[in-house]
Amino acid sequence: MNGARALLSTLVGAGVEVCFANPGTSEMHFVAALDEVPAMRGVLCLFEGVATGAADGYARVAGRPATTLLHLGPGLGNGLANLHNARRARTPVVNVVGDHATYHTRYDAPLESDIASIARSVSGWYRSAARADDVAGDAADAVAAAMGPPGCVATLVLPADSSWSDSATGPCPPRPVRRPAGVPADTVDEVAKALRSGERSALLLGGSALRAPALGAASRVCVATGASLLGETFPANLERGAGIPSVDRLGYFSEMAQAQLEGVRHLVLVDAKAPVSFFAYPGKASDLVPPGCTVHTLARSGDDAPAALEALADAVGAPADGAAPAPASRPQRPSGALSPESLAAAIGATLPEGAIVADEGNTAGLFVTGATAGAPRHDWMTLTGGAIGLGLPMATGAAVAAPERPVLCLQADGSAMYTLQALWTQARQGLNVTTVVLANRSYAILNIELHRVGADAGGPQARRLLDLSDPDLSFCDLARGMGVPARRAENAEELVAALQSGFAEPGPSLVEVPLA
Ligand SMILES: Cc1ncc(C[n+]2csc(CCOP(=O)(O)OP(=O)(O)O)c2C)c(N)n1
Ligand SMILES: [Mg+2]
Repeated sequence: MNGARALLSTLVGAGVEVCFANPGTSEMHFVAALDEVPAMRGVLCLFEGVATGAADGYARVAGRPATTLLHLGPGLGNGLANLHNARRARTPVVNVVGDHATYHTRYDAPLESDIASIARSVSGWYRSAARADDVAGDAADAVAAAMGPPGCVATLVLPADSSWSDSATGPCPPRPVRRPAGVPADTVDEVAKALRSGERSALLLGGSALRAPALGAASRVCVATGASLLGETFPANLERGAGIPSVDRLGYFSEMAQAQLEGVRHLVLVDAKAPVSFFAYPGKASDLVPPGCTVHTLARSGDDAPAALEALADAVGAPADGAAPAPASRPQRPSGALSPESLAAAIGATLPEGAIVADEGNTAGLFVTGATAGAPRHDWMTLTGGAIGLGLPMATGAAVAAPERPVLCLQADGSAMYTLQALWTQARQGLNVTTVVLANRSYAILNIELHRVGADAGGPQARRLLDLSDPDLSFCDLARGMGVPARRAENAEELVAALQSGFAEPGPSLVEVPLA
């Protein structure tokens, strides 16, 4: 068997069954082998940033990695921003990057580049499969590394001659799955003592602590001790809605986060980092831990955070049924003018049970989290690394992972334009994604940041660099041009109708929401 087939059959054996691909000449044997290993589903993406963002969205939902197929250094580089977001989300991703044949490298052909340097900034594991007979073992190692815990981006470079050589053996059986590390009883006791001190305390949850069982245990702790229940600003996949205890996510602006943390004397980190300001601002703090506050780490990333929270709940004497789930409640269906508020109400009124929300709504999406707090239970995925252009690809990957669930993509207009090609993949694959484009025709957040950083604001040149009109983008035309049915909502009633039909009908759809 050749290296490509050994690689694919090893990946499939380890549970990696989807490949988000944008191939080139050096990947032709991998492409050809897809028909010999039909359990691997190849999904063509028309830009590498779509492939990498889709792989991230897929694994956030499936809990196991997809693979990408990328073309040498430039293809990997094109996918880098969304690999950065995946790294921040601790998503398991297996990156397969095709390379020139090993003997061809020394000729310095045009596509030759330093793949290792490009990969390093995002990859927790990196290897070049320089020998065909090692490819299967390399692939098994890559999957195990990607799975962690914690998850990471594992980049396997596949030279063309390793791929086509018939000297490969395989498949290689999957490596044993590593379990999350248990948290020592001493750590639990120390945190329990701090929470019982009577001083103001807060739990800050992130990563694996944001799924329902962990949230239930954390809520028991908070109800029993009076501690606040906080969540990281940009979670990878937060479970929420009616019946699940809700967390108060730390605000993006440091003043908001500081207000939430004011007076806290004990901050307990549970698979979360100590809070810092997203950017530096002249004269403002970077470190958001309040003065006089002690930071306790209950669980680090890769630890068994849900079990640690259960143990903590027992240690503080919380009753087993002592959690405070969010009550069911939905806003009224809005009518009249479109605004961030009526948009939020429309989503809150229609979001179906089991929905997956890919949130890159940015400023205009601000009120949607509040309006959906009591909606039927759903998953909420965000822009973990701040590198925009994730929403549409992440929604695409999520819909591949869970074809039976409705996916809502809340997509701000400026960020949409980075990876709009994801719509074509949604159409080709018939994916159940309802995209709502928040068309404020602006890089609105940057207009805010311009003032916040103290830059002298307001000249016409500066304004034009943050403005998306002239010409106006027609997201309906763009979507239809890629095979996705689209309409423009002129008022809140039309938006509600578009959402209802988008959720009910199979396949993708898009609704453009003009916002002043
Ligand atoms: C990869 C990347 N490039 C550029 C930026 C800088 N940036 C942050 S927000 C933003 C504009 C966002 O505009 P939009 O998506 O329309 O959201 P809005 O601010 O209008 O709500 C830009 C360009 C970034 N965060 N990531
Ligand atoms: Mg915008």
